Amino acid sequence: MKFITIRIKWIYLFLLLLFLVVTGWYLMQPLTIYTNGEAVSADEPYTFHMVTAEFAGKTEAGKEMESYRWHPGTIMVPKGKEVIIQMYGVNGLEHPFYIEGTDYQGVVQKGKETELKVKFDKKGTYRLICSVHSNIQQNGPMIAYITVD
Ligand SMILES: [Cu+2]
Repeated sequence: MKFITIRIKWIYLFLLLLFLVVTGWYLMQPLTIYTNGEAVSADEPYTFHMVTAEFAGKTEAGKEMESYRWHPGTIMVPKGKEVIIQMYGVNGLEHPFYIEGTDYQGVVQKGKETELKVKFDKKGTYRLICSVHSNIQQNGPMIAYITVD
């Protein structure tokens, strides 16, 4: 009968190597999680999706407060390229809006989607303003910022 002798230091060495391999494998994992999302075709206009949202709260005295918002509150739009902004009315009955410095305007109604095709030829930040919720007294300001670059 033949015996195989394993020295205790070989076991320690094996465990150390195993630890180094597992740690190395873990550290080599990419920090970015890749998805299978596909880029929008250059021929199709890019679509931004917004919703009308409402924040509500109470003062310490129990008085109710609310504020309407566009969500997301800021979008980045490429200069000179037509894009679509789809706005869905979730909170608030009606939000008539305009984009400052342009002729773009419309209305977003609760439960309905408003689609706006826009193209900006000048760089800058344009404000998408709801005309009935434009300041704190009117439960606003309901303003989104469209940054064109
Ligand atoms: Cu509004």
